[in-house]
Amino acid sequence: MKTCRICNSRKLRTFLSLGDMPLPNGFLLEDELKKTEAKYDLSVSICKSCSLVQLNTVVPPELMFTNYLYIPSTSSTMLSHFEKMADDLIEKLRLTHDDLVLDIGCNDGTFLNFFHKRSLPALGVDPAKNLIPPVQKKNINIISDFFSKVLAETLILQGYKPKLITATNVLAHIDDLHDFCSGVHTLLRGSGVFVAEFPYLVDLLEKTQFDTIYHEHLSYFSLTPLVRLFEMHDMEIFDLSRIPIHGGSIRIFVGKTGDHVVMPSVGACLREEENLELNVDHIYDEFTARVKFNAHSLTQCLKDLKRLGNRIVGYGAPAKSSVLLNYSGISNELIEYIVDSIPCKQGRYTPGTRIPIHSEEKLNFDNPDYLVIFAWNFKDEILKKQASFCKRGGRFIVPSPSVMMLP
Ligand code: DWN
Repeated sequence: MKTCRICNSRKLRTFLSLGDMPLPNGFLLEDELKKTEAKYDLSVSICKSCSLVQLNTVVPPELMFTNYLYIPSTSSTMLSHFEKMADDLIEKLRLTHDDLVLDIGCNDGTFLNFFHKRSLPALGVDPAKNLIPPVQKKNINIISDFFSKVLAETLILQGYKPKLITATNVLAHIDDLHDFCSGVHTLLRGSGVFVAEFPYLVDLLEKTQFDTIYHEHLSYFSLTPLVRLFEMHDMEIFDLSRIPIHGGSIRIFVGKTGDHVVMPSVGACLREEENLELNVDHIYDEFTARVKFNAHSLTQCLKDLKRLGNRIVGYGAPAKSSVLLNYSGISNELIEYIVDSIPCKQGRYTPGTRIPIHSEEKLNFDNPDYLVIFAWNFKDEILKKQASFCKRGGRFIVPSPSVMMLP
């Protein structure tokens, strides 16, 4: 990327390079271990004109999203989050059984299903071919494609007029944000609303969540550049809320300019970002210094434990663990294996570091000394689920926001 994907400025300042990395969800099958993995530059810049934080290298989306191993539905935290979000949106937007809900990046239909079960018409859009069956099994219609302005125009011609368009953990994955917003504007006939939810830059910086920086996430949003983006497409953010999911996210409500009263939450968030000076270089240089310190601390901690004869296992193989392991140089010499609840990750190996992944049930027959919780955003759920591990004398290591041991 030589120019900013929102304002097209060439004033991009790189503040962090995590090196050449394999794709974050590029979990390997046994017979792929012999192959050389493709690696891509993973470095991040801030646009000095509009403050958008963005990756310098864009990996073609077809390589990442047409066969997608990640599903949210194995986490009870995610299921509760999506159910409450659906109920909150139905109430806030006074949705009725005639109002179509369109979910962009619907994954396995988990979120849409909560509308479907409440008898609202639901339509999903997702490019992952392997996710078509789980959506159809929920009797939800899916358009197996990337969302675009062309697709939006086709949907309008076919008579679809969604009252609510959602995109949870999608906007950060979009390279052509202008085509995406143009498509949303096309679909927002009447007083429809677009609700997007994604990790928030302020949380990423404050909690040093550098492992969430990976090739699927092309942008790391604060509100300031987003206000400008939607204004460029005759839309406005009229409400928002900060939420704890995924380590700290922000949920924005977008409508056609003038269709909705702009709530005080928007101005308050913009003022807070101004006070935080999110466009000042030292904020990012200090973040980079913390990244290096935290990564080194984790590696040193694991090496010390290993030297003392301890057995260390990983808990959760999220996309972010691919960055943490590869950047920190943590291989299968330190981490014996990782357990993960997503069936299609089990039996595979982590990208770059090639640590074997097993189902969580393996822990019923094995008793390592330490579990490193790579899915730290679900720490509470995991600690509760594995309380027996503690009773057996085991300890947890949580790598974010900084290395800590529990209990
Ligand atoms: O933006 C994205 C986020 C929302 O989801 C996508 N680009 C990719 C994906 O990122 P991630 O893989 O880092 O997401 P999670 O939801 O933090 O991944 C959690 C991982 O931990 C999953 O592989 C499932 C696993 N897990 C587990 O093994 N046992 C999770 C829980 C709660 C558990 O109890």
